[in-house]
Amino acid sequence: MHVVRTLSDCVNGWLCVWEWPEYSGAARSFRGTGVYNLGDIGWRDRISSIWNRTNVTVVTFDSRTYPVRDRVLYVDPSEAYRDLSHEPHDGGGSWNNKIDKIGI
Ligand SMILES: [Ca+2]
Repeated sequence: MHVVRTLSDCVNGWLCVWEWPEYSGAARSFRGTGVYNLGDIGWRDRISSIWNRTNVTVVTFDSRTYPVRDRVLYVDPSEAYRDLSHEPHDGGGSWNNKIDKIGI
């Protein structure tokens, strides 16, 4: 895991997430193909901003209980969401503090 504290620490090739809007607060970053279960690192329902510096479209998931399908938010290469509270969620409300898994 690459240590990210501010926006400028998010280097090319990584997917970076922050616990607060405006790329602030605690942060984590991910790279490499896989599905990352945020509960494993204590980050479920915690992400408020995100920046995709990989070269692939990243899928974020809000896990739902069957038969309700998981909600997904796509983050294209170079795309960033500075405040997920501005992103509408299919289930109502916003994407703030909703992401449970990340697929790269
Ligand atoms: Ca969730």
